[in-house]
This record gives sequence, structure tokens and C-alpha cells, in this order.
Amino acid sequence: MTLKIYGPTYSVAVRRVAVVCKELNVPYELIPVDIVKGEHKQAAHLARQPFGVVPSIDDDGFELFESRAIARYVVAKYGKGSSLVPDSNDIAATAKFEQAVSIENNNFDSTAGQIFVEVIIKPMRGGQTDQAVLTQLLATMGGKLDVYEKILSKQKYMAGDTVTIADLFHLPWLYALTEKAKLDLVPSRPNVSRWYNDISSRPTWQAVKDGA
Ligand SMILES: N[C@@H](CCC(=O)N[C@@H](CS)C(=O)NCC(=O)O)C(=O)O
Repeated sequence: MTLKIYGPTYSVAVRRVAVVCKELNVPYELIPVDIVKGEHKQAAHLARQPFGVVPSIDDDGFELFESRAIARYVVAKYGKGSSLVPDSNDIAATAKFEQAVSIENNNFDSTAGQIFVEVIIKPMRGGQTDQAVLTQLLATMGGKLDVYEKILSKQKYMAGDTVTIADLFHLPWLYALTEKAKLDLVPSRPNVSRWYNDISSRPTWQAVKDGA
């Protein structure tokens, strides 16, 4: 049975899963959940994702939520031998990979999402960007990306010289900030820019960047 992904095609977290499926040629069926109409807070979806966010998956009866956990499940189940996650017997590579996964989750994801809300979502819904909040968020993100710039001046990718899902996890927000919000957070940093151009030019991302 085809892997089912529940969530809207444009969702950042849905596309985080979809790009990894594409990397491994894992077919999936996208089952829409309309988050504008609030379907993600209704009983049917809460049974799949009790926190009321998307995505969740059903893989032949096996259910899971949290996009990064889903991506890791997909690699573990369908990507045997894939270098997108290091071999667990390689303790050093695995530790560096876990470090990169944590960096994305703790130093990037939340601030990137908040910036996108200020620049794109609020005006789209008829509201206004809070300039003071945005200035603070941009300073925070800039500081974090300065650290990325240092890391990426010494290695090609966030976990070393091999691309992993830790890199791919960044793609939806990097794309949103750079190509939708038109911010210069990425282009102004040569190594971050080189890294972003590298990972975003993968055909798998190109296939899902505007919809899973
Ligand atoms: N940590 C979760 C975050 C999921 C998430 O925030 N999804 C967004 C869409 S990209 C959502 O459901 N937003 C609706 C809401 O928060 O009400 C994951 O990675 O799966």
C-alpha cells in the first residue's frame, strides 16, 4: 500500500517529508487536510496527530507524526544504505548528524517560521508586519546564520561533507525566506548561499518546492 501523507500540499512540514520521499523514490499519496478551514483541529485528524498540526502518515497501518521523525522513518524503512542518514555503526558520523539535526530544530526552525509569519502571513491575512518584532527576529536569525556561515566555511554540509536529511530539513524555510519573502539572510552569506544553492538545486526539492 502506498504511504499516505496527511496534510496540505503547501505545508512546510509536509514538504520536509515529501522531499525525503522523493530522494528515495518512495511513492506517496497526499491526503489533503485543510488547515485554513481548521480540519487539523477536528477529531479525525487529532486521532492521527493529537497536537493538531500536520503532517502525519499512515504506512500500511503504521501511523506516525512529526515531520523529522517521519523523514527518519522513511530513510530507515526504505533507504537502506542511503547516505542521507549515516550508518549507525559510524559513531562519529552519527554524532555529527545528530548535532546537525539539533541545530536545525533549535537554532533555525522556530525563528524562520516567525519571520515568515511577520513578512508574508500577516499581510496576506490583511494584518500588518510588526516591524519591531521583525527587526528582533532578523537579528536573531542573522546571528544564527553567522554561525552556519562559519560551520559551512569548513565543510560542505551541516553534518560534514556528505549531504544528509539534516540539510534537507532546512529547505522549506530557506526557500520561503529567500525566494518568497525575498530576504537577504542567505544571499548575503557566501557559504550559506553556496550550501543553499547546492541543496535547493536537487531535483527532489525542485519537484516539491511549490507543492508536495
Ligand atoms: N513539529 C511539527 C510541526 C508541524 C507544523 O507546525 N505544521 C504546521 C504546517 S507547516 C501546522 O500544522 N500549522 C497549523 C497550526 O499550527 O495550527 C512537525 O515537524 O511535524
